[in-house]
Amino acid sequence: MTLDNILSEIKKANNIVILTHETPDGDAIGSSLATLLALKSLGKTADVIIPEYSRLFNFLPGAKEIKKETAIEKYDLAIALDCADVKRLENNELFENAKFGISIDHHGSNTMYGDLNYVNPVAPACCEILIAIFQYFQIDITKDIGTCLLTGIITDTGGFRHAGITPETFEFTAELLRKGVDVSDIYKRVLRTTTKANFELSKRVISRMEILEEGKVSFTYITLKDEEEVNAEPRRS
Ligand SMILES: [Mn+2]
Repeated sequence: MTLDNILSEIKKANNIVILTHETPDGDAIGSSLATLLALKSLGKTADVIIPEYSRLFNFLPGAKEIKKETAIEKYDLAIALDCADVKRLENNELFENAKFGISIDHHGSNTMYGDLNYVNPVAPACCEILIAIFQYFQIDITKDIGTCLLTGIITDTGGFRHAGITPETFEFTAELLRKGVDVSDIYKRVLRTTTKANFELSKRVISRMEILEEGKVSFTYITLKDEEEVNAEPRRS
């Protein structure tokens, strides 16, 4: 089965690179770091290449190991996480050049660009797919790995609000609480914290809002110039 093949590719590889989509969000970064930590527990190491991301995610275990670039041109194995299309993959030449490429994702639009693809469009976050994979590989989901995984789940579900949440999402969250993962701290950091630049942008958005048709329609706008003026970080998609 695909997961057995993925594990044998991981075991075979002498060097591994972990990649994710551009303008990475909590699921992208959480998936990448959870995979890094999981690979370490298998006695492997990997390079996580993310050129730019919001500093909101610096609290994540393993974040200090994120690299902006790499000198290696051809990895034995590239793992792409949370990315539906190779064109949206940051540093996608590393994926194309790698001897073997694996895509693990939860977007129904995934183009199956890997040599192996493990895509589950029903999962609310890539991190939720990783839980099943790590369990299959008999990797101990530590507090650190759990913190990364839960960050992805919380951000992609808008804090357990969006459709697609499964009973397993809550069962897994309960299990992580027992392991000491600070769910409320993650929630606060990734959903209730904003940067000064984003706060400035929100002020502009609200001040320009117009309400028409007796409250049935409202609109507002923001420009690239606004983003530059407030020195905004890369957008979180
Ligand atoms: Mn995602």
